[in-house]
Amino acid sequence: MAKVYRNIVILTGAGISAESGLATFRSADGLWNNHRVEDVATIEAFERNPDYVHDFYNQMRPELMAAKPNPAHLAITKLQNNYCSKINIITQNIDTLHEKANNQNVWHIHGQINQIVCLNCGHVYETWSDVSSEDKCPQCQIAGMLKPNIVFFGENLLYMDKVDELLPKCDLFISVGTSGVVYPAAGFVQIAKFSGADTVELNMEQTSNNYLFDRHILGPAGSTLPQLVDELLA
Ligand code: BJW
Repeated sequence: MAKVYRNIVILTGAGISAESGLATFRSADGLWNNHRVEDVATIEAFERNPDYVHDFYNQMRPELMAAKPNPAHLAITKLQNNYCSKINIITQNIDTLHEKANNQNVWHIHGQINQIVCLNCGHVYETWSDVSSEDKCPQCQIAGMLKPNIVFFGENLLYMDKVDELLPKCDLFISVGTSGVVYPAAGFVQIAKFSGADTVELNMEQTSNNYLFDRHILGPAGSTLPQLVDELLA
């Protein structure tokens, strides 16, 4: 009989959305949507040229709005609907495919493409429309302070209080489609493992965090995650 887990944490990265047609960050050519990630996803780049960064995310928003969840996201829905345990999803992804698949308890630690934050008053609001450096905050009415609510290099992550609560008590940690090179998310497996969790990695290839996982399942998440879910539900 399969082991029964009480607190499952699933960490997801760009690889879970690859089969929905979305680009991962560290592809063979080193580019991400034809840009170096450092040119658009650092707080310095945003401060230097906010409209360049706004334009980049304005162009990306319609693609992410149209994207559809794939069998990997739907496998999580199946697990959450049928498994007798708390299941939390810590996602590094800014797309909303977990929500579209009706996944519950989703924590966007790197932010969301459809949210804007005002750097003046902290107000966060949702939109799928374009944003520019001239727009006013709907709350404080100050112009020029809006930023995509996306965590750039050098910025603190979101929901870290929740992460700090979840990792020490999780008994199964599943990592799906992340290269494990961006911190602090790359270190989450270590915290879970030291707290006694079983650790499983699903990826297309071996990662540098490989040694921290008890089990590796190589292949596309759209096939491997549904299989793992069926195993857990057996
Ligand atoms: C498939 C698949 C399929 C493909 N099926 N698999 C400790 C040590 C060293 C450095 C640091 C450290 N702590 C902090 C840092 C600095 C920095 C950092 O980590 N730098 C490293 C690069 C060295 N981290 C930060 O700055 C973070 N902030 C922070 O720590 O705050 C505190 C602090 C502040 C100031 C100083 C010091 C500390 C913030 C990190 C923000 C990350 N932001 C980005 C961009 C967001 C914008 C956007 O999304 O548009 O988030 S970077 C980018 O990488 C994005 C991703 O969420 C993130 C992770 O990428 P991910 O998801 O792993 O994607 P890939 O492409 O790398 O991998 C995809 C994987 O999928 C591959 O393995 C494929 O094989 C696989 N795959 N198809 C299964 N079908």
